[in-house]
Amino acid sequence: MSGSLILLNGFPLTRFLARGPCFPGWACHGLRAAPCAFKGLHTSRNSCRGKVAPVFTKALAFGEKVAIVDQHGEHTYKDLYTRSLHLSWRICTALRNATGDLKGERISFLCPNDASYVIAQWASWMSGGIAVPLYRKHPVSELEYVIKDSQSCLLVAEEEYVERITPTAEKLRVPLLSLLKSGKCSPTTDKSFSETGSPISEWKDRAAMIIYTSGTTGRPKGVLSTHQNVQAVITGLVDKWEWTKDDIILHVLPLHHVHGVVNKLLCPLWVGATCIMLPEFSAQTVWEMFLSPRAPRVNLFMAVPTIYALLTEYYHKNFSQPHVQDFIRAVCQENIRLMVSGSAALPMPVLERWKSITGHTLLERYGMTEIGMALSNPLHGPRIPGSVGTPLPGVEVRIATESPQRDGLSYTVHAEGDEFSTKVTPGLDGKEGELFVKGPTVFQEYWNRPKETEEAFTPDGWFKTGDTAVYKEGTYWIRGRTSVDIIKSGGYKVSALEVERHLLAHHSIADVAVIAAPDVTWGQKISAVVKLREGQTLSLKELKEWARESMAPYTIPSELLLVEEIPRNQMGKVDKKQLVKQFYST
Ligand code: MLC
Ligand code: AMP
Repeated sequence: MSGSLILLNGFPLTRFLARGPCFPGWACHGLRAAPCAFKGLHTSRNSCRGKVAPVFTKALAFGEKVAIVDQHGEHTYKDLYTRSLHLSWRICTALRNATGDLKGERISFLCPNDASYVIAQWASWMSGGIAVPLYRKHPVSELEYVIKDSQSCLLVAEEEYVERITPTAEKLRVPLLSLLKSGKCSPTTDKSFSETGSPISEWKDRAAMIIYTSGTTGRPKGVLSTHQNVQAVITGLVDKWEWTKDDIILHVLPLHHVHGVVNKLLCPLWVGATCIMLPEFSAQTVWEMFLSPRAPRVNLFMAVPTIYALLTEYYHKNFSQPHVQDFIRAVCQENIRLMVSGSAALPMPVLERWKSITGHTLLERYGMTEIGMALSNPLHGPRIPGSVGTPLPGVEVRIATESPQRDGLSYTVHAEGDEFSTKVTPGLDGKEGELFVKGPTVFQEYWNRPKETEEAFTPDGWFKTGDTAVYKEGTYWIRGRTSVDIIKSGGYKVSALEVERHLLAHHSIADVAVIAAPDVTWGQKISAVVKLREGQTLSLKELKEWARESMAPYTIPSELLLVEEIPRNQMGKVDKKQLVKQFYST
């Protein structure tokens, strides 16, 4: 059993709600917040009709209940609230902001997967800032890009990362605040801190966070979501998947994407549940956590399909005895109430193997950084393998195709639906098209990119996802990306063009085309078809080592195919579908 697991054990499940103190001057969010903004959703088209308030405003009401368990120990809701409040005071002090409201200034933060992340996020919100999470596995150049592009006015780094990020902070002239490891306490009795007031009472139209995502053009774009957007996603999932304060979720995902941030962290914190955060995914530790007889007993799990494939691989290598397999199935059946898969298509073999190992039919759902979560199979009732279910509360979807007209574009709608029903255009039953989404979960804008924002929507306000979908047999199915230049690998969205841009900087590479190699574990693997400069050689190992300096690990090609020439048409374009067929058709 791993060291981190020992630290995680022995957590008293029976801790109870207690009301914490109110700091003079500060709005006492936990006590003032609407008791349940998601009530009444079942009959509402708009899942955000209740008062909009960030998750931290509920924390004091959950008081002494354990919110986070991480490698440093347990953290109650009250702890997190108090420490976030202190950090928000430090933020405002560092920025010489006497009002306590940064009015949407961006705060970038670099934290491990533990309570420090929550503190940095909540503190950004408490001080009226926009949270911009950075990812610790990104190379410095990528971190610098995000800090610069988001025009962050302040950087918060957990002490482990301070040394690494200091040169960037100095270069960009952005003040840097160091955050203690999540196990260490920060002072909470400072007079000026406790007397600083938070003037923020209206959250609905305030921006909450910027998450970076890759597209088919240019560098990664910052997706700006408001507090209303975030809350609409949370309340939709809480409602449909029946989250309660008794839930205990095991968190293993990165925290710079919505799956890890919203579905696995903010949902439990919204309802007063407990989130056990592993520093990173490890198949061994996940199995130990599932099977450990001691509390806390995980009853919810969510992951990308790759993680289920890796857990399955580990199971087959390590649990071959029939009585162990019976035990695993029985424990998973008894303890776990829901297992969800999303962020990429769930391959049928992964679904089937997981069902035979654990007895659980994975609930597949569909989402995207720009729209939060949109479609979900039901918690109760049949989950249709290969489908992504129907719209979540408040979400409206359309399947449509563009029809060029003399005076511009128009769209032929094949199907249109919401949580309650879907209407199909007669004659277009089962016809594929692009999936469009509308509703309160849809983001506000790409940060500082008005043109890209405008182009991402139809004239009548539908967000164009770039995913091909079809509605049939009463449910929605995702057929893949419209563009070959968007690759989903391990649940990460990767722009082939961005990878090509990086690889072209390699002195041995004359030309490159990045394609997606189908793979049952990774969904797609990133494959680089490369023409070398004359007299040069290059191995995959050398390429990977070189790339580590400047590329996020999950964007580095895992296959290298050397060719004499990359076939291009007269326009200079590569037929990537053809290349995939040439190299990967079975
Ligand atoms: C890693 N490896 C890969 C790879 N990533 N091989 C092929 N393709 C990839 N993409 C290899 C490494 O080279 C290494 O091999 C081995 O796997 C372990 O590498 P690692 O870096 O330690 O990987 P690991 O940490 O285990 O990462 C795997 C993972 C990770 C699945 C945990 O990819 C992950 O966290 N994915 C989740 C992404 C996510 O959260 N997406 C949500 C986006 S939001 P070797 O040979 O060197 O050992 C979104 C919206 C929505 O999509 O709907 O949710
Ligand atoms: P991201 O931009 O990283 O948020 O990734 C969003 C993309 O992931 C979507 O546009 C889809 O292409 C893909 N995706 C998410 N969930 C699913 C799913 N269940 N099935 C297929 N694709 C999915």
